[in-house]
Amino acid sequence: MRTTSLLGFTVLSLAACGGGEAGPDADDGSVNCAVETTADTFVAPLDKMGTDGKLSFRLLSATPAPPARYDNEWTLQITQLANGVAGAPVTGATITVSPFMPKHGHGSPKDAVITELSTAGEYKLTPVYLSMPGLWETTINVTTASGSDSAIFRFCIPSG
Ligand SMILES: [Cu+2]
Repeated sequence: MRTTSLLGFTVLSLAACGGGEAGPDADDGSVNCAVETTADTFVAPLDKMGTDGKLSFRLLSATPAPPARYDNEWTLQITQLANGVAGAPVTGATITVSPFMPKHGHGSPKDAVITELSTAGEYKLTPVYLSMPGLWETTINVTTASGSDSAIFRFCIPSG
């Protein structure tokens, strides 16, 4: 009896952790990205208008492509936005990257390092660390001398 319940507990914990990743994880371990209707379809470039309509966010490239579990390197281009039209590149911006799993209520255990590239308006974000399979909403917040704006990139990471 005792052995049976111990075994049952072990199996349950493994399943609940989706393969042993840290974090408050209620996943059953399998992710079907085909049913994640809120995810973006990855293409490069991928354009997003800032939620305040002040800046344009263009994901120029992602390595790997499409985004995958663990380390990702993204190149982002930030430009001014006026009446829905992208304009001058934004240099010297302060950028924060916040990956979040809405289904599990947790973020990423690693912070992305932001490097401004020599081409005006381009920034390298690495690692955008997506620690487990499932839907990730990565909020990118950009602060410039004239204000701030943000955009959310949503990618589903398949299991396995
Ligand atoms: Cu999670």
